[in-house]
Amino acid sequence: MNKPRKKRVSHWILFGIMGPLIAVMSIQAQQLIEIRSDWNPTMDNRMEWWHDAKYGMFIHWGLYSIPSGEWNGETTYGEWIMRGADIPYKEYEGLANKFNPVKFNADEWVQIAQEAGMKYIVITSKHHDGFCMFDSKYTDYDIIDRTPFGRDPLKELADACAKVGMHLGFYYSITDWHHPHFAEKWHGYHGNPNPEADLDVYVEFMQNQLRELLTNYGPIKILWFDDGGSFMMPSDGPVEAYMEEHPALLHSVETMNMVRSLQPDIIINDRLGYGTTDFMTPEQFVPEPGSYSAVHNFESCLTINGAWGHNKSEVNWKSPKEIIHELVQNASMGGNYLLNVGPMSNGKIDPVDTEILRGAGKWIHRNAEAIFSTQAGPVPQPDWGRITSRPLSNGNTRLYLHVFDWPRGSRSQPTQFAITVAGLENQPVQAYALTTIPRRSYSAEQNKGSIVIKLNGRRPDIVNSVVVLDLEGSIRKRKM
Ligand code: FHN
Repeated sequence: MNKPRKKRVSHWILFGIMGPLIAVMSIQAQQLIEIRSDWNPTMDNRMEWWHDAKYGMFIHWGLYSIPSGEWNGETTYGEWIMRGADIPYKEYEGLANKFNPVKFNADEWVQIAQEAGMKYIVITSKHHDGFCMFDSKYTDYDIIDRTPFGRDPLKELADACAKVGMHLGFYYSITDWHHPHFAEKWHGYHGNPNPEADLDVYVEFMQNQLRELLTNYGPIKILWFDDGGSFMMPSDGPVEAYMEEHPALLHSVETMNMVRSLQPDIIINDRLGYGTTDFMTPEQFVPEPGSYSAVHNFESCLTINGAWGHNKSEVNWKSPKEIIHELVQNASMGGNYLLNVGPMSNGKIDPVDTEILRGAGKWIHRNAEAIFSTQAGPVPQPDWGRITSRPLSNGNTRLYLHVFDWPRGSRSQPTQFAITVAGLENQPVQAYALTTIPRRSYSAEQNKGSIVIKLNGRRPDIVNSVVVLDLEGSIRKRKM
């Protein structure tokens, strides 16, 4: 389905961490510095809602949803099926004639996201196959001109999000296997390769479409570029030269300038092709504590099962518990979690996805205080779970101790155990279970630079028990 992850992950690590550093040396970087003079992703107020939101719905929906992973008896494809199954260009285009998602209901999708506890939605406006899920006047290869559906789902989704205050973002693939001026050499594949392809012509097309997406659909909060970094590495020459050439190739800086001029508050990810702008996008994994959060904002994007686009043969779904833990792990490092669903070609989100999201949503809504608008935990993550935190208006600090494994006691031996928050000199003020009614308090004491919390009784939650620990004043780390 996708390129070997090792190569792709190495690209992102290169761009995400090395990109800005290397790019700084290039003339192109002068422009980057100009743009970035107002850029301080950890503090920039454009990022405030995003940091508070923590949890979003990623949606991969397009022509690939029709075969739903299956082609000529093979059932392991996803959104890359055009390339993976080597479907002839005209045959793949022909799928558009069958795309008629009459059961699509944008309000229903937004409601599913809300019940899940999600605060924003990022939907594919155009994936690598080049088919536009919106009305574009720069191509007729779009949902209005080529399908019996004849409606603009992105417009309907934008309206549904606006009604309830759900933030909306667009995913846009720089790679385009359909456009005659996106060259095969840049992705190693094109459905109808053109030896005369002129990338500048394609970039102009891309910029025109971005104008459409950022002008015709109201406030767009996130622009989620993809595959800007997948351009082939040069066969020779230093990475610095590649990094200099690469942003110029994509006119990345002028594109970012244009995007920000159209929607000044928009947040842009790291996949425009030269490294991190507002946030990094570790994919299909939750970063190790300390690996990303210290450098940049990050959002882990992961699938709810084994595929981005709908695959009717999929069986590897995540459980609500896994989703809750992935959310908490990201939040404990100050990161966001973008969880993907791939709706069916009839316009419905798969009922299995909905059920799982709803299941995780029950815990998320019940423990919302420990997730939304929180900050990373103040110390390296303990082995008993994860920590999120927030400053309190009285000057104290509140920690949320997410205890993943709460020992099961018995009638004869009721549960009694202690957990430690190491490395803090603060005095504890109080400790209690976040969700039990009546409130269940626990003892907590400062012990030579560690805070020991004595827990007892039944676990407050079967998946993740949150203990509130209030500390006097702001965080004071133990001097090593
Ligand atoms: O190739 C795409 C893939 O289909 C999917 O859209 C993911 C989502 O982040 N992005 C690329 C792989 O990194």
